[in-house]
Amino acid sequence: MFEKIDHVGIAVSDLEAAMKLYRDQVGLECSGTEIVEEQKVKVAFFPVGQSKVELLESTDPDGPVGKFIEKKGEGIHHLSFRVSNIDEKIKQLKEQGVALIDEKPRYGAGGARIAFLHPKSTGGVLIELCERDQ
Ligand code: CMX
Repeated sequence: MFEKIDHVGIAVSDLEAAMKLYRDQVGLECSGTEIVEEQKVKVAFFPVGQSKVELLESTDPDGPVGKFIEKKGEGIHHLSFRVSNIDEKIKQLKEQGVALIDEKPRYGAGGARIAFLHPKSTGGVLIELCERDQ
């Protein structure tokens, strides 16, 4: 089941500068940062109500966020839906013919289990499924 928007991922080229902007000008509070080796990103989370903004800086120009910024520049990178059972949701979407990037969940920031759907089959929007305890 889909539960809520877990977060909106925003690709940035300078995490420190973007964190300063979101903290000092936008007025949000950072709840933590993490390097996610598997995704080649350094992230910072800013809770907004029940959801979060996730700022993503690439740690490698060949990583997904590095390539995205190279091609499209900074901006909204993905939309993450919180699901209660990611294995079941992946199975359902596969049966419905949605193109999956990940057929099995991978590690995501904060210990989440995540999987991406391919933007080619979701109207040009990169969608992440995210299962986590809280
Ligand atoms: N949103 C929408 N479209 C995107 C996109 C994004 N974030 N990233 C790439 N695309 C588009 C490209 O523009 C391209 O479109 P066109 O063919 O029309 O030009 C198409 O997807 C395929 O792109 P590509 O260059 O052939 O493939 P890439 O090597 O750039 O890979 C993708 C694209 C989505 C498969 C890859 O980025 C991926 O596997 N992403 C999932 C993992 C990820 O994004 N991790 C970072 C976040 C981690 C986290 O949140 O912790």
